[in-house]
Amino acid sequence: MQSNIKLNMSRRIRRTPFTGKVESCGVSDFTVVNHMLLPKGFKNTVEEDYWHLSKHVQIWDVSCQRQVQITGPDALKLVQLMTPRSLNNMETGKCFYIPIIDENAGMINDPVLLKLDDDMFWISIADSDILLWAKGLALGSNFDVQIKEPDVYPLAVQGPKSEELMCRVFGDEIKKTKFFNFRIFDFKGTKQIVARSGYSKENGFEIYFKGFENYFDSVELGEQLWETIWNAGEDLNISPGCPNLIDRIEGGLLSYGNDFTKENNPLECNLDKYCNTNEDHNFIGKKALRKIQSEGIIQKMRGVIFDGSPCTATGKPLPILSEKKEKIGQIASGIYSPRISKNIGLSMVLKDHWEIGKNIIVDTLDGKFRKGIITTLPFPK
Ligand code: THG
Repeated sequence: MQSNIKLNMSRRIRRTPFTGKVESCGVSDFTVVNHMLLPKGFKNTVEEDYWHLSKHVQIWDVSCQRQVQITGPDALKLVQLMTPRSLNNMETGKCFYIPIIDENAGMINDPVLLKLDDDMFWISIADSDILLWAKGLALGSNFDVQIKEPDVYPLAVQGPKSEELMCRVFGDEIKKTKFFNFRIFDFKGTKQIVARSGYSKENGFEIYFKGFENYFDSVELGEQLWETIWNAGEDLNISPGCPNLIDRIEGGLLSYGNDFTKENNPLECNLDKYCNTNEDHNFIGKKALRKIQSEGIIQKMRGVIFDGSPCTATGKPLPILSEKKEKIGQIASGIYSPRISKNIGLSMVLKDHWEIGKNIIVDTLDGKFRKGIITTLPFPK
């Protein structure tokens, strides 16, 4: 049952410089991430948006991807302490996807890290309060750093026509920006960081829109940026959008708090390649992570394809059972894929059952048990 109960807005649920634009585009729902509004849908269905994203270009208000800015002589030391991924060879202008783990090797975030300078980083966070963790670590370690949330509001431009659109707005230099790199571009006399990245499997960019301390000034320039992109994209069939659940599941892009939590380690989340425990850098959770690496993991994130009438986006996790009806996992993110013509989902699956091609059963919580199969991430093309 979908309820019609409204969420009461308050200052703790922060608006972004683009919220007004998103509302005038006919947003239908929001969620809250990092205490900030994230649009969840517009007039079209998730399926219509999925096809549109795969053919055209969309503009997404992902301001809730908040930045934790770390500056000062010990900035690199602090960031390295937070992640098993080695930052030794990270150059200025690069973006790194990094697991952040606690002392038990439990995942506490999976942000994108940007190196702005040798002594300046942005951690572009998923939904948990990394600013407090970083401040605690800095105080406890007596590091010489400043930590703050800057007035930065990421705006994503995603889809196959995003490069053409971004060139129209920022010039052909955009083409020189490689995947997971950023460069600085001018917008009305302000300097803006633009990266080739984004929470979709399509080509895309993220503008780390730099606003002002004063929210109303941020809205003024933010709306100009939105309008400039919108007007330049009209003949490219631009539409407002948001991270698309079908695209995200098929691409195997995980969502912190939904698909995994601090009860999970990075190896369970398929982040093995970012766990460099054999290098000499020190980080929190190194001992625990090494122990898990030597003992092996008991579950792993997998794709699941399952039968039955098309599922709408999962509200509650759907239990996964073995053929003997033992619980072996649960789908936190699931929905019907019009491309695969079946329901799809993401789930941690216990070791004896995680083999690709294994038959499983999904309890869709409507009194029915559907046949399913374990598959790879990303999903097969
Ligand atoms: N963009 C920015 N910040 C973010 C997200 C984002 N913060 C929160 C959340 N998303 C973090 N999660 C992810 C997950 C996957 C990716 C990005 C952010 C991603 N991964 C690449 C892939 O799977 O192809 C690999 C990246 C790499 O090779 O290092 O894009 O979306 N600013």
